[in-house]
Amino acid sequence: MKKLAPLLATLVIPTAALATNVAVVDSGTFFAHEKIRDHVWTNPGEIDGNMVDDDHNGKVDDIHGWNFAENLPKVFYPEHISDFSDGSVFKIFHLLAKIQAKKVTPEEKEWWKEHIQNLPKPQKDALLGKLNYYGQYAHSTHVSGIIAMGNPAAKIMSARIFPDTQLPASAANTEGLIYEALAALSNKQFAEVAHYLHETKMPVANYSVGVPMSQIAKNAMGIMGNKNPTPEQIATESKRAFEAFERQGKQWIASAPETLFVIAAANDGADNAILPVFPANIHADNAITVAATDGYLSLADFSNWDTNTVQVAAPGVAIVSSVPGPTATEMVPMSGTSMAAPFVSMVASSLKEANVGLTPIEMRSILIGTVDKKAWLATKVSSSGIVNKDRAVRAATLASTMTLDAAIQQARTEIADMPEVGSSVDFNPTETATVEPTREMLNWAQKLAQ
Ligand SMILES: [Ca+2]
Ligand SMILES: [Ca+2]
Repeated sequence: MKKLAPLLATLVIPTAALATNVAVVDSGTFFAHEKIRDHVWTNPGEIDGNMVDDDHNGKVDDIHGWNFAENLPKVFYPEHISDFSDGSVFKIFHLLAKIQAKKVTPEEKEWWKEHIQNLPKPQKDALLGKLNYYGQYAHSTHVSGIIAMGNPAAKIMSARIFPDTQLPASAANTEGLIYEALAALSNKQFAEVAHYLHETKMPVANYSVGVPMSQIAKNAMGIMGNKNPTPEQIATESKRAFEAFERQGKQWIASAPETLFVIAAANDGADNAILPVFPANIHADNAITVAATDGYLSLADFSNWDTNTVQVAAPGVAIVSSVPGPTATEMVPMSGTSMAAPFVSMVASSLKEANVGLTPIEMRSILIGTVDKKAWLATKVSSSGIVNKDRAVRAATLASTMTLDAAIQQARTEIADMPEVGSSVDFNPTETATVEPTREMLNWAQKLAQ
């Protein structure tokens, strides 16, 4: 009987290990991390490191994705990890997450005051610069970890769209760098990414990135001499700016019809109907936009919303996931719609695993049709609900033997809503909220996770 064991194992594994590919369009994923290393998409037509474009797609050695910002196969720069090896960044991220989850202790509040809030301005600026920089550096790895940990069959492709930058001297510099990088995200580059998604037949692509049109509008009005525009002027100009982006955005999303685009709603705590965000505000049959919730209790303070262009919500407060670090095992909590979108990408990839025949439009219908409906989301997202993984996967399975509508209805009767609890994080569960975070602390925390 002993001899049969390995054979049984090989018989069992293939049925459970159907790979589902997800593209993470972001700042470049650290594939060596222990939570991600077994979840790396590999281009089947490419031989690594031979300096030859084996699959003739115009990209030499695009083995695990592509760096679209610099036109290189290298999607991640591990040489910068040593800038963060002292661990201070990780400690501060943990504290920021506790602040956002409203689980910070009086002692921690004191520590924050002493070590951060009361720092002289140049040192505070330098520290915030480092944190902002790390937030961007780690972003794609954090997003990828959410997908890899949530769906054991997921394989991640990294499409890097931000260029490599040096550690900046101050927070103001990082903001400048981030906006420069966002402004450089031309539709041409987005179109190249979409072409690659189509070529590689990616069923799901995660976009935890966005350009707030209000920023572009304010810059444009500033150049035109209007340094203090009214909110109405900003809204009007933002909509005008969005129209130009929208035409091209619809084109590149339509150019990858086999891909479901999962897009973060953005983190301004604002209504996207008034101040549009790109690409979150693009309407397409194969795109879905995601707001963030604090667990299953409320819309996150920072989350954008819009019952027209934001379809679903997902947990996005204090989400613990993988980040680059010296031991390739570091985990850090981050908050943002950037963390809510990959939850939905993870569920979408699980739908594909349950029923490989589903189209992006069908996946989108299932995600929307199987949400946990919440009264407090009725004026925030079009489905009024939070994506429910088990119910969505059940509907995907049922859809192979019945109509999509019937499958969704049956899954709704079979699978209960998730328990109504707040952000479930690993922090000491006996600690309760005794200190209200200041607005300034929240602003920093939000910026870090954008
Ligand atoms: Ca190639
Ligand atoms: Ca090659």
